[in-house]
Amino acid sequence: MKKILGIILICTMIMGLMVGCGSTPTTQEEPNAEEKVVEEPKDEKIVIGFSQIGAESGWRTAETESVKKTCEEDPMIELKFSDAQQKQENQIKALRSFIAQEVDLIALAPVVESGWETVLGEAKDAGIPVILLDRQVSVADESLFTSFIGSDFVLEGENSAKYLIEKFGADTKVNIVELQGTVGASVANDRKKGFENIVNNNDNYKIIKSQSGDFTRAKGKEVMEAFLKAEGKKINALYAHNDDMALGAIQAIEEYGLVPGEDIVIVSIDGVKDAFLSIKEGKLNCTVECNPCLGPQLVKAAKDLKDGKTLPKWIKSEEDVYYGQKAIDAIPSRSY
Ligand code: GZL
Repeated sequence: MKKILGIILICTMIMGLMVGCGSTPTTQEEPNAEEKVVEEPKDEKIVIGFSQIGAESGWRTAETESVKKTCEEDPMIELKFSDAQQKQENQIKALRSFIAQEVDLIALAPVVESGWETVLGEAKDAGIPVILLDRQVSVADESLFTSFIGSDFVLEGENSAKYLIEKFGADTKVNIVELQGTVGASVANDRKKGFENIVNNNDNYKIIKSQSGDFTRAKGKEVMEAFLKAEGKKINALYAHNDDMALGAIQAIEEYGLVPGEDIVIVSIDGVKDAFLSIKEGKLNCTVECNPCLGPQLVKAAKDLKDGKTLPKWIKSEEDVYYGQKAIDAIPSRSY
């Protein structure tokens, strides 16, 4: 009997030792070769850090939507987004954060054109390419950015002036008030330059007042109220650097007791849906298109860079000019 008990005890002890190893090894066992987990290949996603200006206009919101939607729908892309609330210092902070996170590409919509050399130099030293979206920077060394994706703002200003001359005729005396975009923004500087390229060649056309409305409806209304107070019925035409300021000015014109689109002919730039609806109402006369749907071009540029392709320094958006029946007919197909 004792022998049997002893054998049972020894067997129990041997089994206990065997189970203990299998389940909870006291030391970290090296898995043998075939058990090793093969490291998943690192995600090949392209990480884009996008510093956006803010949400000052319908155009800006449409651009943000285009970039976010295009990136969300592309499994190859990861987007890191930063809204600068219209402040350059916030954009510079965002770029430094993207550099620290070692993103593959920086997209920057620069609120103003100066003051970028240092941070763009830091991106270049970190080997991170920078693509400018919808506004340019003024830097001595153009190697600080890879490409600019955006419109020809000088042409947009020229087309705005050409519309007014077509509307009034070259021999009519026309007093113009101008609502400029954000002070220091390349787009505002170039839209002013383009408009003056045309009107300065005709003595009948005079810009009698010009001031920034900062691309917003509220400020556009406020500045137009001041123009009306100062010049009243002397004003024949309004040139606004974007539709949002023109739509704000239309409210001021109506509250002043004049008829927008008739007493004061209005031309603006962007081509947002509300501008087309205002043309249909007969209040806005013309909108010069400026395409905000830059998401697809940005993602294509990011992939081309990853594939080692060289990008053109300027990836230009194609645009049109809308007024009258052509604008009304286009409304159903407008995407922003
Ligand atoms: C144009 C863009 C301008 C739009 C405005 O590329 O920078 O900024 O015309 C927007 O509506 O605020």
